[in-house]
Amino acid sequence: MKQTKVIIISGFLGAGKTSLMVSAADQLRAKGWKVACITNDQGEQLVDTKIVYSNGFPIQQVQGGCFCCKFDNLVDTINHIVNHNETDVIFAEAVGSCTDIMATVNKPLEAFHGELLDIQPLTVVVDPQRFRDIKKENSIYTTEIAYLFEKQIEEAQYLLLNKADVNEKMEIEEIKNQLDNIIPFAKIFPTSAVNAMGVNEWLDNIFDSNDLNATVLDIDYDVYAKAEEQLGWLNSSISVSGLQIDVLEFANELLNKWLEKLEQRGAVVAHLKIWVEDENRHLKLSSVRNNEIYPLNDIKHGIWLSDKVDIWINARINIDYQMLKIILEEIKLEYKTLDIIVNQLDNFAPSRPVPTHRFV
Ligand SMILES: Nc1nc2c(ncn2[C@@H]2O[C@H](COP(=O)(O)OP(=O)(O)OP(=O)(O)O)[C@@H](O)[C@H]2O)c(=O)[nH]1
Ligand SMILES: [Mg+2]
Repeated sequence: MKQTKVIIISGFLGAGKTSLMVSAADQLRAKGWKVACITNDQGEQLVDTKIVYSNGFPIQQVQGGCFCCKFDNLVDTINHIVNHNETDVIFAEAVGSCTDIMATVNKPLEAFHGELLDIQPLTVVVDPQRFRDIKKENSIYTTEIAYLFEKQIEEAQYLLLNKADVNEKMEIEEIKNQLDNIIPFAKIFPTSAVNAMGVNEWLDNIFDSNDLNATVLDIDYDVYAKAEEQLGWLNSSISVSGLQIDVLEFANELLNKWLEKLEQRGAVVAHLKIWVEDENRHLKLSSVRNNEIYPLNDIKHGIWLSDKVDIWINARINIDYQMLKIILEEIKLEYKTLDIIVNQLDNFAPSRPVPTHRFV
């Protein structure tokens, strides 16, 4: 029986999992492979799903909980894909605040569904700048979040040191050396989702791999749960109407307003992303640090005027989650000439992970 390959991608919020998933899917599609993707979140209205869909890949979502706690949903989702599309590879992106994936997702998938599915080694994505920020003295990250970040790295079989296009080669090498000590059995690849550097090497290597060391974490679920609880979550879809809105300017301003208000409250941004669309165009902007917005090519593509746009906001921030709803309300009030309607709102702190299975 033909097995479908499944690649689970983990790693901290904003590391570049979705971007790499799309880049890898592109590479495989160019070779004639049939690829599908799965996104995952505790909430709904996922910007990641929009991104994958807009790149033309079949996409399914596991919502309302992480893969480990919604294991049966994950299996149903995989079955749905396999039964409805001819599929060679499925990429499944875990929530960026999750860890212990090997014991709770990879191993159970292999044990229960190994006949149909060829579960590939666990890949963890790391943003070098985040690594530096978390490891440095007087880091702005809490010890619990640093613990979660370290645990994610510890269980990597493949580690992608991503965003190599914007990090100095020397710095990448230095972090790679540190990682070699932490995870001596893992294979580490510098990658870039922007120019696809390292992506084919990772894929070729992963498909050739066998008998890799699989680390089941020694993990304190109390600390892990506390880390997740410290992250405020907001997923919202809003409609913005007005006369000839300059969409690019508006989107940029909106994200900046969010960042300013978060900064004022001493919050630490893990990932803030917005998706903007009307019937003709779409755009994604995001920030993975308090003072940084990832410029999007679209910004350069001239004027985009629209009378109505739909916007999805996904915020994962180290702040009391209720504050995120307050910020959304504040921003809404500041736009007096625009009609802003909140269509849907999920606002919470992730609850304690309770995996369906845990294989040791
Ligand atoms: N320069 C550069 N930017 C990147 C790269 N990969 C991702 N990014 C940017 O980093 C930000 C986060 O990327 P995502 O792919 O959304 O990260 P993620 O890990 O899926 O984030 P979550 O789903 O929130 O956990 C986005 O603004 C991307 O455009 C890369 O290789 N180089
Ligand atoms: Mg993502």
